[in-house]
Amino acid sequence: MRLSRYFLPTLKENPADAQIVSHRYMLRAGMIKQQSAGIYSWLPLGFKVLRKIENIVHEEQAKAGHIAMQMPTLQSADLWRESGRYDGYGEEMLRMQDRHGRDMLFSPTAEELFTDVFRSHVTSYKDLPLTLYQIQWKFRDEIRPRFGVMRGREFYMKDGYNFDLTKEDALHAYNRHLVSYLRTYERMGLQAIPMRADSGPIGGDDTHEFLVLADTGESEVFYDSEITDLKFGDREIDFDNVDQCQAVLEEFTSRYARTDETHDEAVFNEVPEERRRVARGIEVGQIFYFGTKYSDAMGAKVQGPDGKPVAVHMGSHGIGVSRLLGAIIEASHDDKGIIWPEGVTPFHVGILNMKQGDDEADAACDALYNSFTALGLEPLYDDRNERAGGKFANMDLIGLPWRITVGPRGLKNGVVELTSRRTGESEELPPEQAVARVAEIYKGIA
Ligand code: 5CA
Repeated sequence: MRLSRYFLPTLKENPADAQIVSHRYMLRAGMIKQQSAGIYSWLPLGFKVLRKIENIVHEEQAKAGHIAMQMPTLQSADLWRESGRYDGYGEEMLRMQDRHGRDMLFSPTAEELFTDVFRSHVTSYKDLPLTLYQIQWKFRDEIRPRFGVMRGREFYMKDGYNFDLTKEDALHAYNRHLVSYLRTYERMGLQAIPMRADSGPIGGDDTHEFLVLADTGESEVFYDSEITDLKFGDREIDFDNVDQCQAVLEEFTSRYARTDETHDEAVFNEVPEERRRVARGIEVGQIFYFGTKYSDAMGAKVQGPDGKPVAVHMGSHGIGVSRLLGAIIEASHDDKGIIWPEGVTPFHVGILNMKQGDDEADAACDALYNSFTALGLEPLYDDRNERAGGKFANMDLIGLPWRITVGPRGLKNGVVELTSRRTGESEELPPEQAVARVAEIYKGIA
């Protein structure tokens, strides 16, 4: 993409109403625009990152054997009356009526819809296990929407639902989600720690939240510092292997790590004092096992091996897709702007022309641009007639992890400059080598 043809409405000044750094940078980098409290337009740059995050979620869900589909955002209240949640859900639910006076609502979550699809089409235990999921907009009329996309009213969520014959099978689905989520977050450059949590209006006893540690997080968390040494890395997992998934769950959840809702001071005090940490975290996902709560209420039964109907065991599993943009920026930025991890960056590399209009510099930039495009990488070429200082500040703000600076002086010696946004370190290289270096960095990522 050539910046002169893109739509990147950046702001020079810090927006007054943005209290945390991710909100400020998302507004300044032209990623989002607020339309009303907690409701945002996704401008091209923000939309691009949202799509990248979404793609990672889809890829990792597919590896775990989960099946994507799409539910409507507007639902009939009747389903929620069946589950018994219509009255209990309270003011967070946006309710409305259609022209016939029928009660409708904007989905805040979708246990009822998925249970309804399941009961309509699945009749035998032979069709289990089954995990269906969607990535879809949700609406919760939060009393205090704030921090930009972190606590929105309209937000984008991956929500998945497992249907299993037995409790053991459903707990395997729970473990499988935990493993798959660890991989998902690591691909986005995040460490998200599973912590024992409270299930709230979703229900059930078994639940873990995934938290990214950050001072601006809304949750208070308590954990054993050993947990931050754990990395999932690139280990091979067979998601059908019950023991393997169970072993990963045990590895990642056996140390003390809880949100304030489930915190137990006495148990925490058994952790050696030098390892006890009290911090803040951003909840980027949550997994639940709630047994037959919805299948009992809504009659989601299958014929079991003995021919008798049995209610299926279920759980639901969410990832805060739009919130993740905020979490990634909170975890990765400096005073000049965002620093995107390679896995989610909106463009792979920035090309900065120091002297637009200079034949040699323009030709060198065009050649770099074409080389990257031919390799399947997306460059963002700042080809505007702007002063170099403004171009540098802009590139730093939008946070592409790699930048190539092209100027007449370097070109005389046959080199361009390759700079890491994270470390600030630069290296002078012939253009072909710079391209090869960037291509190598993205091998297996882009
Ligand atoms: N049905 C279950 C699992 S699919 C569910 O709704 N879980 S949840 O309530 O925990 O939401 C899943 C994730 O959505 C949360 O972990 C959080 O990352 C994100 N989320 C929840 N509320 C908001 C909000 N107001 N703004 C942005 N993200 C949110």
